[in-house]
Amino acid sequence: MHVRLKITKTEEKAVEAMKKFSNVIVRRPCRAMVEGITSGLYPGKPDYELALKQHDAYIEALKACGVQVMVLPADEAFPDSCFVEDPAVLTAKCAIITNPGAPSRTKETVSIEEAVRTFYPEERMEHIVTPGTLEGGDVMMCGDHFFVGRSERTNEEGIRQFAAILERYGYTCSEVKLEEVLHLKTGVNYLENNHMLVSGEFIEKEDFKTYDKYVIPEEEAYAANCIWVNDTVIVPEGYPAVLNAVKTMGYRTITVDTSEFRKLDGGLSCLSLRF
Ligand code: CIR
Repeated sequence: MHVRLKITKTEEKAVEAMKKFSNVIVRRPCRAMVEGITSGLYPGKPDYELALKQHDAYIEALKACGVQVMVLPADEAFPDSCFVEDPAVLTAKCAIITNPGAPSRTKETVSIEEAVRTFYPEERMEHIVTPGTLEGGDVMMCGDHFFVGRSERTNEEGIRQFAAILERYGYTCSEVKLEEVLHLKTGVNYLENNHMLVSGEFIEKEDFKTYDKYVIPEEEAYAANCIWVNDTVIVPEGYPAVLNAVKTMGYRTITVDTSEFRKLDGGLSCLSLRF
């Protein structure tokens, strides 16, 4: 005999609260990814076939976190277009189409906007416009507060516009000056419940002093870019200290190999929009 357990309204709410994200957008890597932008920090050309396999595993990991995944087709016109995090910032209240600071990536916004519009009504669609530039990799959401990295890709005017938009929706925002890394989330990531992974230039920053920080060992710096998805944390494969630290925080973990995206300075967060 099957006994169906009834859950109370309070329990239902708790489950919903844990399930903060319902949707994810990703884009398949294109063959032209081998010509994507790279700092050369992690040398080598990406192996396209392997990148596709890793992307498949990434999608499976996301699905295992209870989200619906919208998979956009590869776009050969834009080598870096699988890094969908950069052309948009999606919040619970509004969608902000950005204006990427890398000239070869600026027009990635056109097709991302099309996809995003299927989830948000017209009056909640916002835009960062020239001379402002901003890339989603520079945006870290911590509850209702957003940290924004001022970087080579995100400028002062972009941050000004972004802060003004957020304010209209009741969110707050503060700037973090970047000295070394590509994007803010290259080096620091929020894992909810006050947990934060910090590396390199972010370890001592006053901005993050109220968080429970795990300081990433230098040799595992790339793994500062983990993602929290509904109480599971996806960790890049091959970083045992970070994996262990995240487990100790109490999270379920899934590891995904991102070696081919790393060669283009891309990590787990860059490959999806979670909302
Ligand atoms: C770029 O340089 O734009 C890409 N090769 C990597 C983008 C990584 N995105 C991210 O950190 N959000």
